[in-house]
Amino acid sequence: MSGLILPRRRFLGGLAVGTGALALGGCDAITENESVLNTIRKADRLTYGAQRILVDRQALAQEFTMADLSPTFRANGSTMVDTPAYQQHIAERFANWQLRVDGLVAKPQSFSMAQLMAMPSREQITRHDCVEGWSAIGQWRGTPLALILKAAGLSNRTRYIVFHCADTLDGRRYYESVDLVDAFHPQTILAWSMNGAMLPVAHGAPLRLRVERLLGYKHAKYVERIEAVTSFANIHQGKGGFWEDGSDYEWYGGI
Ligand SMILES: Nc1nc2c(c(=O)[nH]1)N[C@H]1C(S)=C(S)[C@@H](COP(=O)(O)O)O[C@H]1N2
Ligand SMILES: [Mo]
Repeated sequence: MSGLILPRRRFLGGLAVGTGALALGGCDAITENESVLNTIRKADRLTYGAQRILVDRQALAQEFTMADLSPTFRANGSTMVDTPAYQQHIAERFANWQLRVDGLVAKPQSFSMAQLMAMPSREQITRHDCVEGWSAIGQWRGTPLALILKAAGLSNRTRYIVFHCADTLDGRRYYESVDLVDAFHPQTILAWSMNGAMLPVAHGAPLRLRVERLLGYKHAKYVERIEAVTSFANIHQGKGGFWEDGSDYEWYGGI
């Protein structure tokens, strides 16, 4: 493990606490907080540049209000999954949909929609930016990816989280991947609700990724399997995502 990545999970955890303490505004509160002190001690060992990058990537995407919701939110790419199995899931209102979590995890497991929806959830109103030149503001609610990954127990060899989708576009399965900074970002959720209703089929029902610091194509729809990997070199064509493989889109896709 590289020096930057090894302390990352603890460092980012501490950072989140640090930001909260700063918001309180009192210096005493900051220096009395053991997590913040630990963060400062660890930060000492990172270069200024590395700290800048980590703090910047952990920052929240702008959140909006209900008054800002786009009157229409375009559905893009696949808007349906053309398999008998998916038609059956629609008929069953996704009661038997399973999210498989496997790869480099201590406890490979599957989650039903009921299980995911019973976990703590996060709601956020954010702007979706597609590289094709359109944006839309929508309200999303879903299960933080961090909770799902923690339940599965990531191996310390994990570098990337891969999202395998149920749909096929131009004869190829859609998939995407993100690194652990984006996977554990507080606004990274597996959304099952949009604009106060169950997630529509066209927008990726029953489960789609919201990874708000990244471009639209990273927000995998119809997610049926999450895989923890060290490298995505051997997955599909090896570039980490559908558009990365087929159209040379950039893997990171930061906004
Ligand atoms: N499974 C899957 N996920 C996908 C796509 C897709 O075709 N299939 N299209 C991507 C692109 S390019 C965009 S802009 C968004 C569109 O999301 P929306 O349909 O909710 O607007 O989904 C992304 N995720
Ligand atoms: Mo897009």
